[in-house]
Amino acid sequence: MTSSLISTTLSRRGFIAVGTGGLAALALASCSPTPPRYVTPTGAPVREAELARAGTGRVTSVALRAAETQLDLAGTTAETWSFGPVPASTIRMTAGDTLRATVSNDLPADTSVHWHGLALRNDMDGVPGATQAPIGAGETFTYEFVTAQPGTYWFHPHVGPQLDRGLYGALIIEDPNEPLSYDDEWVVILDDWLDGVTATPDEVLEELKGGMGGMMSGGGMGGNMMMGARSDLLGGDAGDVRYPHFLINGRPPTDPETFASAPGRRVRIRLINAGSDTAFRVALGGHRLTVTHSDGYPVNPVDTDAVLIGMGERYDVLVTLGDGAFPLVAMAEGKDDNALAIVRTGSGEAPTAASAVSALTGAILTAGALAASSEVTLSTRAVDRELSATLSGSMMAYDWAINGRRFDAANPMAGALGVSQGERVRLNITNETQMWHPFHLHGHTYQHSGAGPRKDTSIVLPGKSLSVIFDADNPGLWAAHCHNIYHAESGMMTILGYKTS
Ligand SMILES: [Cu+2]
Repeated sequence: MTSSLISTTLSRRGFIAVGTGGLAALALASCSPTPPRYVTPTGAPVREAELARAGTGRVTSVALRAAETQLDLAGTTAETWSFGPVPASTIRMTAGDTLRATVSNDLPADTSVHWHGLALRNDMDGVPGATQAPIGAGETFTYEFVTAQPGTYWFHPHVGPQLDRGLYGALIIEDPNEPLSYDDEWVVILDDWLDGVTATPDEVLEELKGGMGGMMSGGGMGGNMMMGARSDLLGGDAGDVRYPHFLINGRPPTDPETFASAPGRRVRIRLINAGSDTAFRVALGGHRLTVTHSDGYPVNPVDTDAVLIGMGERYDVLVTLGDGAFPLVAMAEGKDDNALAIVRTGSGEAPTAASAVSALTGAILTAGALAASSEVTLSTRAVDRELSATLSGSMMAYDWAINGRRFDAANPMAGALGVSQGERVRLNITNETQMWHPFHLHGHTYQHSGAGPRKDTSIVLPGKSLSVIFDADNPGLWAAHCHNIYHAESGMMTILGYKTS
């Protein structure tokens, strides 16, 4: 069983043996000259940052049991791994409350849970080898942290390509002073699915690591590698992997979920892309969407026909419903297939995935069209530190990297991006590859330069750069990586580390 790149070398025993100062010591031992020391996940600065979060003291307790299961995809049975249903039951709480999630691992492999998008205490971030030891088979681990910021978040493992199984769910942090008014609220999780149908994610990763060059010289078409997925919106190559199914809330278009409501009602839809290699273009037939949040943070509202959402991204939209039955379509960008749900407020034949949705070819919103709302716009301040993350690699060699370095499990802090607590940081993400990448930074919600939106995951198009700004206010060791899980597991990952003074 393939384990995470980090955890393969830092075994549970090894992690415990090097102790809480382990990674810093490791970095010192293996780098030269004079490498920086970093705040450790269990260090005093992490504890102090957690104490500074204004908690209500209320605790939401959940139990997550990761286990082998079967998913029924409209008659096709997929053997997979999940936390019960796919997606997992939504975790819902109020900002300021503490989440206490006990994860029991009944899988035949190590696992972990990462709370995507949250600025939480570093030792609860769920990245084996960086922030914790992996949760071994048969073991349990309790995550406990204050949820400071309201918004639409989600959770998934950070071990190997487990993201591409059924181990995911939504984490909704309600705002105790919610400024929006709406009648209904729906969580819509998009996913590309192959596990237990055409291959396991581990098999796909092995196939992809051979590279397209290897596949060609080997003389056979890899069954799971996809060529010719093209999207102008994504600047060309749309993805690497062929998926037999595209799902909304765990269901294929032939057995879609139906959201029942009534004409004139105003609905908040929380869109989450839990896919591993697929961006989706989302529209609701016959309706315009008003985008209100990007990655959990409010934006100045923008009306659009459709939104483009990369892996790991979230958008909240408001929509006022018409009368009838409407297709909520998530087009798999560049892959000539769709995910589907039905919105029903009246009579009429249920639309199918083939239903024409003109909105899909109308105005399509991307993050560049958004601006953070004033209450979450970063203060005006000089930048103290400028960092670069240059993305390189190719599908041919499958040698994805950041700053010329493929992430090395044996030496996770090599090439780390260093910051000091309290700094205003500019991070310049430059994509030197011929493919788009959804870049994700853990533990922070940066702002796109030029008064753009607050985000934690951003599409960076081929040949383009994206500059983002954040305040280094959450000490620890934070993964920064492509959210195409196959790219991340092939080396497109690094660590943002807070230096000790
Ligand atoms: Cu990538």
